[in-house]
Amino acid sequence: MSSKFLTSENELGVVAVAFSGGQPKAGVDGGPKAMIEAGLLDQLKSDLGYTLHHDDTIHSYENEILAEDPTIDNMKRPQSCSNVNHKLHTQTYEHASQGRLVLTLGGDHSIAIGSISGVSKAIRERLNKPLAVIWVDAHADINTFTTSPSGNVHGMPVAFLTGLCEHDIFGWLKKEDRIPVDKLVYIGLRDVDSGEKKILRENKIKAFSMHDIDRHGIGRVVDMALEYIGDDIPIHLSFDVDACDPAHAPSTGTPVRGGLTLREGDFICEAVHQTGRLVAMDLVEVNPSILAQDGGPDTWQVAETVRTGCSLVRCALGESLL
Ligand code: Z70
Ligand code: MN
Ligand code: MN
Ligand code: MN
Repeated sequence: MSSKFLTSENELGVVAVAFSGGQPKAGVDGGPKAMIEAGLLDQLKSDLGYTLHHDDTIHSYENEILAEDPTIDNMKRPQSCSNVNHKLHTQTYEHASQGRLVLTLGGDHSIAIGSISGVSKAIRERLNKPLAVIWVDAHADINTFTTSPSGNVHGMPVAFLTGLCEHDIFGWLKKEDRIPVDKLVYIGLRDVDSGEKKILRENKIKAFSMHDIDRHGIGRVVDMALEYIGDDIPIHLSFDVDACDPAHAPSTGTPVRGGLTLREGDFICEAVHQTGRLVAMDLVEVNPSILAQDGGPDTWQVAETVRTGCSLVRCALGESLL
């Protein structure tokens, strides 16, 4: 089974979002270019047989980072993050409305506010169904602007997307385009702020941490995640490359030891592909400017991270099917 029922056959919309404003480290806007230059889109076309809908441009959103964008209610660069996400929302909406599978390459994880809400709107209009989200990450990214210890918007997208917090600055994000809290599942968590833990508990949000993966194995965890979502529900896979262990993805803003092996990451993507219900994927937080952590050789670390990102995308799009 592949994504043939909820999306048109092999039609892929690609959105490359060079944006770093949701967090403080320079260079994460270089993620899409690095993955595309490594051959990702050519592989999706030639090896996996997708028809790509992409303008062959990696749009830089760095110039959308306003010179004057003061912190509001503890959110850093709020207007820049909102503007970029609103544009992105329109783009993923247009692709998904046409029945295309949507691939969004980031960029920091704040861009999930736009990518997921755009897909959610299209899925509701086209199929009259809610959108499930599988959020694969070391972090929960569910801080509200009140609980966030950093003020970085890439730590808040899930709170806005679920409506656990609202703010006028994201006023374009309509209630009906949100995702239901009971169709959200996390995999890979290991660095969750105390305020976020409280939010997860109080809202009974389904989360599989690295501890759960150690206990049950990745196969069982993915089965449980998919069972929880239920049949017939379209899935948006939002994959932060820092879910993977720094051995495989060192060039990312916030590496956390004890993460997914390359195979565990690829397995999640393969299993989601096999459901035939994947309608969109984000691959975010590849930062080719982050070099030489732990004194390792620079170019190897960047290349390894890019290779991991490309592998995850190919697996989600069906590479491993025999
Ligand atoms: C922290 C915060 C985060 C990614 C760091 C970190 C969030 N919970 N996400 N790196 N990808 O600032 O809210
Ligand atoms: Mn583009
Ligand atoms: Mn993240
Ligand atoms: Mn993360």
